[in-house]
Amino acid sequence: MLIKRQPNGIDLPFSSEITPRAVFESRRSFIRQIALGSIAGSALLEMATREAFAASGAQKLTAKANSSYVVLDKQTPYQDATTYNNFYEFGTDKSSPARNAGAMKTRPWTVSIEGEVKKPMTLDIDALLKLAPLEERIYRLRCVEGWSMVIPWIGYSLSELIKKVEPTSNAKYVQFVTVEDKQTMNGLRYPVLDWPYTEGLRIDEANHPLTLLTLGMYGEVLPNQNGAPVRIIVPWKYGFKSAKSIVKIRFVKEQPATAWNLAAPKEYGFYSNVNPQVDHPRWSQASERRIGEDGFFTKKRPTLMFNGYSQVASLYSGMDLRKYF
Ligand SMILES: Nc1nc2c(c(=O)[nH]1)N[C@H]1C(S)=C(S)[C@@H](COP(=O)(O)O)O[C@H]1N2
Ligand SMILES: [Mo]
Repeated sequence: MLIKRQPNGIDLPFSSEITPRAVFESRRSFIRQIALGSIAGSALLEMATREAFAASGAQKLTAKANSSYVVLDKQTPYQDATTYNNFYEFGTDKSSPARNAGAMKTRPWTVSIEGEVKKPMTLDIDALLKLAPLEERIYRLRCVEGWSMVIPWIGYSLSELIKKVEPTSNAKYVQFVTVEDKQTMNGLRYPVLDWPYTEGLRIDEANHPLTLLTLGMYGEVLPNQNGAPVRIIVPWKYGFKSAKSIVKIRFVKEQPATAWNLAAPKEYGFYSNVNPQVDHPRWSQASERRIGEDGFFTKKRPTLMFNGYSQVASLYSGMDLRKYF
């Protein structure tokens, strides 16, 4: 996302500061090979991705396709979905997460569920993997910056988890708090956002069956740069609502603070539903570019209301979506 407070003039750390030794050593040998000209430059990014995958111990995840949640658009190539990312904790360039996120340790990992619930609990990733049957769902994800992807995610409706913790009648909103690991996340040094990255939904949005507690993509566990080991995908909202690498889910009475809304409240509203009729103050939201498919010179494709997920419209009946952007 375009940021106002650019971390200008500050050098990023050397990768050796933030990378486990084995990964660093193997990278050094790659670099030596590149210097010798034995590896083509175009293969570089692909290797960075595989390296990140190896470090996270990528494992296959089997899931049954849920045909009610499959868009017919062409799927984004895996290579694009895992090398063009927003994950500011690892740097603000699209290529930074693929390069840097491999250092993040995703096991052991727990998610604590707290606040206005009758049964607060702390679940580890194995418990989350077993909580409900895993489904594959092919969703569009539209970034507020004007690009989109089509990704086969693996997970189950967040409502399955919400049922288990039994929210009280005071639970009007849900806040997602993500990991803040100073050891591996070099981006945390820069005050681009108020860390940790937080997001939130109204309880009925969180309970909508489309809202996916996400543990994998493309038949495997999530790559680190895509938000391992667990994230949320809210496909009718701009991509920044889909918080990565979640460690805490809080049920609260009042609308919670969210990172992008705190950073620029006039630009990023709490709701942030995809809406081609409501422009960002600095650019139009009427159209988008599909990553891996549309070139920079291709005519952009029209953006759809609620990103095409018209089944959520009833959540907002009677609301002025220009005011509640
Ligand atoms: N923790 C965290 N979650 C995040 C972000 C981030 O910077 N940090 N970026 C968001 C934005 S702006 C987008 S568009 C999506 C991108 O998800 P992807 O890289 O898997 O396509 O992640 C969202 N989740
Ligand atoms: Mo985004």
